[in-house]
Amino acid sequence: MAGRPHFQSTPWTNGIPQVSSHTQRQQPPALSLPISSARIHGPAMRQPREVASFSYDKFRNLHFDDSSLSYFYLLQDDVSASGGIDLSAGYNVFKKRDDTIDEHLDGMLLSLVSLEKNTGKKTTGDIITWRGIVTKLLCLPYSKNDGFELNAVWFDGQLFIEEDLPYKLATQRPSDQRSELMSYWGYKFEQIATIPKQWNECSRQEIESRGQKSVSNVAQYCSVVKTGLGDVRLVIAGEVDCVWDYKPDPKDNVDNDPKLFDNPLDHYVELKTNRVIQSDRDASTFENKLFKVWAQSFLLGVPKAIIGFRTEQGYLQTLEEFETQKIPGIVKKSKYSNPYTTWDGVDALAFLAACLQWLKTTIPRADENVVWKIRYLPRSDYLTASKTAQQSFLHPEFVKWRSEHRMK
Ligand code: 0WD
Ligand code: CA
Repeated sequence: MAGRPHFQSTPWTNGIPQVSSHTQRQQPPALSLPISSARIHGPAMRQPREVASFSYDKFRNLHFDDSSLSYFYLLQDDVSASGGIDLSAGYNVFKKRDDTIDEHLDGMLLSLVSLEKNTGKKTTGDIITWRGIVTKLLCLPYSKNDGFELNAVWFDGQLFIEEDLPYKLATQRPSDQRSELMSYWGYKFEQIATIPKQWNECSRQEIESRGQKSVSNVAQYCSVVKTGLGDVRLVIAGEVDCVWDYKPDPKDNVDNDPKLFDNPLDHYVELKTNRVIQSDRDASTFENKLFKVWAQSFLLGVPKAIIGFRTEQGYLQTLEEFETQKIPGIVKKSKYSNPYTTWDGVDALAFLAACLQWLKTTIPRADENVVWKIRYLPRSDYLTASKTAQQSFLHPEFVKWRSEHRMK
């Protein structure tokens, strides 16, 4: 039925492998969402709006400011002149963040505490989560090979969702040397394509020597954005790689005239690397990636992605700019698209709207502080929800702040 979500309550036995632990079997039947049919067609979209931003420094300390924001600075001429920039340079001194440390939603929740202390207002929204999690859900109808588990908990009238890190670590493919190196190329590209301040505030030396410094993925800049789809209002935080030119100062935006409003999100850029395209197969792989770039950027309202194309050996060759809003059209029309995965942005959003609505209505609001598990098993057609006995994953400082100031 067009315009209505197709929800089903299905017991575990409905084609979904049973979880064999004793406690799980005593749970009431899990609820499930059929991915191939759950849709809310033409859901209303809210324009994303930044409400806060925060930075992790190179020691992973959190700051409620833009100190880790980077500025795009790389010319095609610089890339071509050198005959290709070696993205493997400095790989032996890469400072990689320990991604076995579970940070839950901490950075985001602490930034909300800081924001709410300043404004005296609760940040409204139905679901609060990382952008990366919503990207996963948005792409799910077209990307069913990888399983995941999410933890979800209602608190103070809002549903908080995190990725279950132990599950992720236990199920991720063992990383080989080549994929480690390829992921380094992505971080190296971010380093050589950006500078830490606007170019007129950087010395020539700072600009020219940036490629010689060691690369680290510890520091990050994140934007916290309010957005929404259908009846579900979202608060999502995600990493932003850099700004194209500058980030408007909120003080310059006091006018509140929408026509004069200089939206920070309009200045953001997503950076990615991809292999130079030489075959139909390369083109098809790239388009799969481009769809995910669209999903990720669209959710946060990031208007532009810059792709650095590199050789098989990791030499950067060319830069190409993509407007986020044009990506679904490019991918849909392409003759290279894999016939089994004809990516469709409109359909993906119809699924996401149904999925968010399902999460909001299926997990009982009255279950405050009860952690629910949202599961997706590889290649299955269902997302399932079931109760757990896990402790809440919300940062104690956030819980204390909200408990003391139960705000409307
Ligand atoms: O499982 C976890 N604990 C996750 C943590 C899953 C997803 C995100 N995060 C953390 C990130 O470290 C970050 O602090 O949440 C924050 C916001 O992330 P996001 O923007 O929601 O994440 P996503 O959209 O999945 O990824 C954006 C970027 C990636 O760049 P590319 O170009 O590949 O999209 O965030 C970075 C990564 O550079 N990133 C990470 N960097 C280091 N370690 C990680 C990680 N575990 N996850 C994402
Ligand atoms: Ca990136």
